[in-house]
Amino acid sequence: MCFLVHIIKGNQNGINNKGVNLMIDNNFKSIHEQAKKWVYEAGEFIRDSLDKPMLIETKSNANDLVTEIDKSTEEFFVNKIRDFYPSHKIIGEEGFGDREANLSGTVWIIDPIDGTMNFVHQKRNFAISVGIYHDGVGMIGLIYDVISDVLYEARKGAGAFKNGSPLERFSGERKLKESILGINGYWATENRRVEHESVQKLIKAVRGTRSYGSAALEFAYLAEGVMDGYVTMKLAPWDIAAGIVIIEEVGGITSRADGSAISLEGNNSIVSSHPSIHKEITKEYIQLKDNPSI
Ligand code: 2AM
Ligand code: CA
Repeated sequence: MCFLVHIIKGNQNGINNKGVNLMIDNNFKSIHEQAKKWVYEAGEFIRDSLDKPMLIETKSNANDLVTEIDKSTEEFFVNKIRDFYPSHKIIGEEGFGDREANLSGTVWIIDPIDGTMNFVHQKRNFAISVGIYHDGVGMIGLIYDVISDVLYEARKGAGAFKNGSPLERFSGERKLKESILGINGYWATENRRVEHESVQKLIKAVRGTRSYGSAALEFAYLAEGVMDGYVTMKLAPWDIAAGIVIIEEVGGITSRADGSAISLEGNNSIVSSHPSIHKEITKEYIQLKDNPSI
């Protein structure tokens, strides 16, 4: 909360909005640098632990996996954040964050390992995902592909980067029939959230589909332009918080599958894409079931 106090003092001393914006900018720039250091540190810890035997447990169902590495990585972030930024809130998948966190103030939304099934079965294709929001606005997104040692990052208004090189903003027209879409084949089989025939129609309409098993990496590849869209029916806030910020900085659009706005206070369906195919996917293809409860 310390920087908010500064802002209020600044206003009282007659600093104009431009000055306040600059202060916020500088503050998030330094939070970004700090977060990046912790992400690299956590990545090293995860790489070091890969060859050791790991305890694997299941959560909501037999395919919902968690290991002690997921937990200790989240704990690492939580301890650092509580030490350095005691006024910030934390929402983490493994529950080490705040019990009752809303989105007011500065909030870290953390998935210590996104793609745990890949982590367990393949020991690759998983990422650390850290999104930092202020009063509900995405300020910083970090997605770290731990095995490839590739960091995708963005800060609001400052662009998106892959290992320090700027990612190009989406431009020009993209046709659906020439697009590659990230989607899990599960959604083309009968399920309770989406009319699977509408998904089959979409899969037939695009040039090709891919499924990487880590939502964070799907967002990262979309931002990089190696895919043109990403469609899925149920993701938690920590799966998407960083990705949304990065996609925004390359000029992409992210919404729920019916085109409505995302809420980071619960689960969401997702259509994230190049702007020229977003409306077509949400309006002409995806048909959600009446009460998908997402
Ligand atoms: P996780 O590995 O952190 O659990 C896999 O297709 C993607 O969906 C991953 O990003 C995975 O995140 C996420 N995921 C898996 N099960 C989920 C669930 N029950 N609710 C929301 N997201 C889930
Ligand atoms: Ca996870």
